Amino acid sequence: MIKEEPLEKVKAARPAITVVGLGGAGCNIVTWISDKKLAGGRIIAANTEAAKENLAEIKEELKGTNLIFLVAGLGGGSGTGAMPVFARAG
Ligand SMILES: Nc1nc2c(ncn2[C@@H]2O[C@H](COP(=O)(O)OP(=O)(O)OP(=O)(O)O)[C@@H](O)[C@H]2O)c(=O)[nH]1
Ligand SMILES: [Mg+2]
Repeated sequence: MIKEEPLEKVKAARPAITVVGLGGAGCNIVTWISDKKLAGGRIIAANTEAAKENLAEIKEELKGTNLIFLVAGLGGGSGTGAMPVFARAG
């Protein structure tokens, strides 16, 4: 059985959502989301193959987020390469 205190924390918790667009398609799609002015989450666009080199910066950006959506076209380029790096960083 779950202890009362953690259960209360779960009830009070709010989702902190970040949507990350990676690569050409991912960045286009999160730009489209941003243009629609949807509220309630953060949006990050990253078009780079240097995700591993910038891991510390990525972790810093994702601090405080507890639900991450990664968006990429998976064409085998930078979005494809960066996606697992972001998944591990979050
Ligand atoms: N819906 C949508 N699909 C797209 C868009 N741009 C590309 N795609 C599709 O996404 C797939 C490839 O996405 P890419 O962004 O090239 O993926 P990637 O190769 O990992 O990343 P890059 O290095 O940026 O090329 C293909 O099937 C494209 O047709 C877009 O703006 N919108
Ligand atoms: Mg591509």
